[in-house]
Amino acid sequence: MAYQNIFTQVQLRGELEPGVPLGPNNDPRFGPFGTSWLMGKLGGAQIGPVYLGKLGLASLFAGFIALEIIGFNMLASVNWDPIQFVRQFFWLALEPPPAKYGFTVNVPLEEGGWWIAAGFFLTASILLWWARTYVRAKELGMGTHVAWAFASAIWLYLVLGFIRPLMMGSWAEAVPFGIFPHLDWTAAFSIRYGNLFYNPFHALSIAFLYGSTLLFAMHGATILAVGRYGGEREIEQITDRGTASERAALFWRWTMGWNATMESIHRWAWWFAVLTTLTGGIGILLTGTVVDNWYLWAVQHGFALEYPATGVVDPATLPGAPQ
Ligand code: 07D
Ligand code: 07D
Repeated sequence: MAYQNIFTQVQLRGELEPGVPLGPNNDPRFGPFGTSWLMGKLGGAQIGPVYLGKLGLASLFAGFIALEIIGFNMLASVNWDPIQFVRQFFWLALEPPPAKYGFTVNVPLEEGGWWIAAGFFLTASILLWWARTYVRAKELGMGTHVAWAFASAIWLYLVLGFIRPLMMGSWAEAVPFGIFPHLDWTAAFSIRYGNLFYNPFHALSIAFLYGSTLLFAMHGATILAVGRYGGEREIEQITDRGTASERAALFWRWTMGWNATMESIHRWAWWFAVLTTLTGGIGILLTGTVVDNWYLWAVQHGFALEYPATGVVDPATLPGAPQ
């Protein structure tokens, strides 16, 4: 068989493959719809079947409601002018309620009530999608690794928009909806709490994020490099001598003295990705609840040096400053 890759791959066209059957009352499956030459260049050529199901349908419905609430509020903020909506889209926002409302749900719609509603439906949508990844994996007899990795991202999302605002007693702590507004929130959050760089959990999160890209690059490159020996095929490669797998392992032993295994590299990848948002969520949850100024905290714990005296006094150190 000739060596094939993304550029030379032969795309077979035969009968469409609907996949393994499920129980008689448990199979709201659409498609398969056909094949796509372009998609075949990037991955599998067959489109579908898509399993919709109750969870999928409910998730899409809730997500649609959230998007509508956000979109119409943004449209209202530019006086229902569709041109301005498009021109200013990146800067438009739906803000959470101001601090005077605390963490209550009795908020007028136009003062943040819509934000709470949108957040509710977005969260419902995300949690329903999570349940879908769990149930679909079970149905296929798989492990639930995807669902638990997704749960780690959801943890950070919930900390940012719900758990931390709850602990701080105010919706105003939460993130606004909007492209640049959510970046402004991120920058302001860092400044408000004394520079997030001095939060060790932010540092951990960054190390795992950077580590994820490094591992992804190493793993992707290694498998591509032994593609000519069938390295991306899974059955015959693991134990045979002289195989793609053995060469890949030897390459890393030669260059750095040690190699991951075909199995362990995927555990490395999973943990790095999962720990990015897991440590991140811990770092955000501690901010403003346990630690009010990460720079001062870091100086106190020998994690950062004090700036040389400039005569400028940090207002946070003055008596009467909020702690
Ligand atoms: C490539 C998979 C596809 C997913 C995409 C995202 C939406 C939102 C909705 C206008 C890697 C789809 C986006 C559906 C549109 C409305 C109402 C995933 C891929 C393409 N951010 N963030 C982005 C979210 C937070 C930060 C981009 C979401 C925190 C910085 C996109 C959340 C903080 C930068 C986006 C969230 C933060 C971004 C690209 C939720 C701290 C950028 C995302 C639910 C973690 C980058 C203009 C991407 C950018 C960017 C979405 C949370 C910081 C709009 C959904 C509050 C510094 N964020 N973000 O590719 O270009 O992800 O911003 O928590 O520089 Mg963000
Ligand atoms: C947001 C998880 C939730 C997402 C979910 C997805 C949909 C869309 C649509 C499919 C991303 C839902 C999806 C609804 C579906 C379609 C189409 C994951 C999310 C559930 N930082 N920083 C991080 C760096 C600074 C700040 C993490 C670097 C400054 C804040 C990461 C730098 C200030 C927060 C990271 C830097 C600041 C973070 C995010 C450099 C701003 C967070 C990890 C080099 C001036 C977040 C502990 C992630 C966090 C976070 C990197 C600088 C602020 C490692 C590299 C000092 C407030 N920062 N940062 O995966 O966890 O997010 O902090 O300067 O909240 Mg930071």
